Amino acid sequence: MKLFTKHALLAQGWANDVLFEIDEHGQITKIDCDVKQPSEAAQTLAGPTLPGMPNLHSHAFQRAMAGFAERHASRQDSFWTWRKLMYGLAERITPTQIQHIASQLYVDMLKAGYTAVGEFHYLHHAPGGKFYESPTELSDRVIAAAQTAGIAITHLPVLYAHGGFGAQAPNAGQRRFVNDIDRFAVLLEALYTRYRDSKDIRIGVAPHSLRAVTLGLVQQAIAIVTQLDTSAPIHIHIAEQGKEVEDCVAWSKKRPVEWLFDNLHVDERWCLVHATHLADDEVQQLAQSQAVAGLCPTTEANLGDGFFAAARYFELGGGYGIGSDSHVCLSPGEELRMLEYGQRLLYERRAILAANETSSVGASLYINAAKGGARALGCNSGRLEVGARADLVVLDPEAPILLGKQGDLLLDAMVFASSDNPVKDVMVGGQWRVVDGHHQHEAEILRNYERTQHELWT
Ligand code: NGQ
Ligand code: ZN
Repeated sequence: MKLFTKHALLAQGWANDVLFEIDEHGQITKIDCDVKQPSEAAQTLAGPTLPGMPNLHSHAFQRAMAGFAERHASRQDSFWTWRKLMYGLAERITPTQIQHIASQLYVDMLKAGYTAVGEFHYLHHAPGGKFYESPTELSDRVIAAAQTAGIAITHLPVLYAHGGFGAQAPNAGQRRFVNDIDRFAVLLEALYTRYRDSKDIRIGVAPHSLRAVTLGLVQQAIAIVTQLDTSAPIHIHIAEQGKEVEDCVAWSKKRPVEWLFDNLHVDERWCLVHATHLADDEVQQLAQSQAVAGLCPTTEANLGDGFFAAARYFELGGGYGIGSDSHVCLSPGEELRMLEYGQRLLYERRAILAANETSSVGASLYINAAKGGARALGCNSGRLEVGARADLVVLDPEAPILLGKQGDLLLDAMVFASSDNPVKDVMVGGQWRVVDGHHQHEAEILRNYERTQHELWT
């Protein structure tokens, strides 16, 4: 397949009159620039072309409760009172409902310009904690949703064993999440057997958080997954809430990131989600590692988590990507804007997260988040170059906010100047998934989602 576009953001920067060649596996095999006369066989794209954005952190089922937790649930509302409400949903949701919610979510992600998702999946069992006949029942549902939508997925089955630091017993709300290591091994092996050769599916592993596992369990989980795939991604919730940091210190005399680096070999396979509460030496340690910081700015704002030390971390060259986590927002531009605005409000300055003196904030954030997100998901995407998967986003040339702009200004406009979705067409692995703002299966997926929402909330 050949695609021609007047303007594209390539790995080396913006280029004009670009011709892409994409093979039958969905990989970019050739890129020519300044092509004055594209061959007739080339499809001409409607507008400026970007690499698709990986969404590195998702709990798909939580999309169903977005907007249902914005009033007082207690006298002192917090992350922990929100979590109670979330557990209320997690306790009752069915496999079919999960699949319908995830399908709608993934279609909406694609329409917003996300081309891959890291699904941090911890709902494993039936309500009450009873095992399904198949250990992959719920994993299969979210993976099926990703395949129906056509988004690339890195499925991250979660190891969840404890209710707090020091191997505390899990609470009743966590019964659907809990596995021992043998059962977890069975789950991982079944997932690899089933999906290891599937296109645009990867399997990784996710110890939920330091409060939900022990060192021994994390080591065993990593050993099991590494035997199946030596480069399998490893994700963890690391330091989202102040209370979590206090509890970690009380238990180990170390802060979470400090503890992690002291006890495990944290390399490029790792993604530290919600690295919110870090002391400066932890910021340095993370930045100097090859791990990716998984930032979820709108969810972290929504849950009252705190500010990630982005200015300092970015100055040190740390890798990062974005995730929509609880899905109160499905817009890469809005995530990136929230990230920069948080820092502006904190420091009373502007243009804080630009990569260097000459680059723009929008472009710096988009390019680095795409690159870091792809690394975290273990996918060969996040940039347009030969050898990469053809995950691309075509912007609407008629979006008012983009008119008269070229190059980095397009990304600044997208991030800072509008909440309208500027995405027109989206390709994942060489397949068009969104065409002129529409998805092939959107009507049916929406009907199923509507029914599901009625079942859950009325
Ligand atoms: C989660 N969500 O796993 O869905 C968590 C809440 C927890 C976020 N951390 C549960 N945003 O951390 O215990
Ligand atoms: Zn999460």
